[in-house]
Amino acid sequence: MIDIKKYDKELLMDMLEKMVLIRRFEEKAAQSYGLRKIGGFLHLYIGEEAVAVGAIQNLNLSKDYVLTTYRDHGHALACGLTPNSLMAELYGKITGCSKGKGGSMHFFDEKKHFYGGNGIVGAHIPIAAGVGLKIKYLKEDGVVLCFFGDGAIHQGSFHETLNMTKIWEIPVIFICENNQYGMGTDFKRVSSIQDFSIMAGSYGMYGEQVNGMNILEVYDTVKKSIEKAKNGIPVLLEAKTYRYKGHSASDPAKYRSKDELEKYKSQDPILILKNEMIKNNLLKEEEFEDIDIKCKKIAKEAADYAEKSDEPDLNELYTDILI
Ligand SMILES: Cc1ncc(C[n+]2csc(CCOP(=O)(O)OP(=O)(O)O)c2C)c(N)n1
Repeated sequence: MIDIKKYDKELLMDMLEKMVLIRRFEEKAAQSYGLRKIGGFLHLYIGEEAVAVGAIQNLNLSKDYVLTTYRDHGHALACGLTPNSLMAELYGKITGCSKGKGGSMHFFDEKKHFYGGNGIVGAHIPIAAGVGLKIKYLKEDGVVLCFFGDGAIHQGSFHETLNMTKIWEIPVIFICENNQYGMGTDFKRVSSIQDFSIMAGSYGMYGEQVNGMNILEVYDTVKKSIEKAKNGIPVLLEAKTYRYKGHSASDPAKYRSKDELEKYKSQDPILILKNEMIKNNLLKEEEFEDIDIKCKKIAKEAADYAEKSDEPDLNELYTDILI
């Protein structure tokens, strides 16, 4: 167990609050989706919050970059995109971070160095290497965090990218968020190995498996990995985590047992950090309640903002098109 006393209280409070915000934001989004106020797909990150928050907490987003999959709400919030602009995007409104044209799977913010949100499994992995190559070519000081699911590990683009990243010493940290399931398939049924981090060895990269439910473990491992990546050794991390909800909000997740779900909920990333902080007199139960109330309020206000915002004008169909 990591000694929590070595961290600043401010850092711990910040990470705790970010995880609670993601949880409450997504619960509100799920509610709106149930009321059919949000269309399309909605892939919830509930249960996996420690991975995005713990990893991104290490970044300086004026020079570092983040890319991720369609399960992108947590990463976007951790990068500082506003709950209002994200909820509006879910509602398909013009005030959304992608002008309401991207939806849940395509959050984006150039200024915050959050380059998506990508709906195609594995497609953003080479893009992350491209961003890393830009950093290297321009002799910048940044690093790229590239998040993806266990399903993307089996894509050719993943293997080609790792190979090239090592050859060209591109500063990327690949983070596989192994939430145990692809769309409805246990990853063990489709994966030749169960510890993905060892794949790093095939490409001469550094690899490590980390408990994705423990934010301090994620934080420390990514911090160490950033140093390696900046020194020309790209990194592949596998964060063992679990999604509490179905693949998307409309999936009842009948392919797994209730016992399994309960087992993982007992290792909830928010509870782990909260309990450890309380045990070490770094947090009081009432302080946690205050954080929770604040985050619920922010999520509700974001939904109100999204509801009041306008739909994109029809002319928007012809803008932001790259030919
Ligand atoms: C190239 C491609 N094939 C199939 C799909 C359909 N699809 C969307 S998500 C998904 C499962 C991916 O699972 P995983 O990478 O483990 O991520 P998770 O959803 O569990 O976070 C599939 C097959 C897709 N979007 N893109």
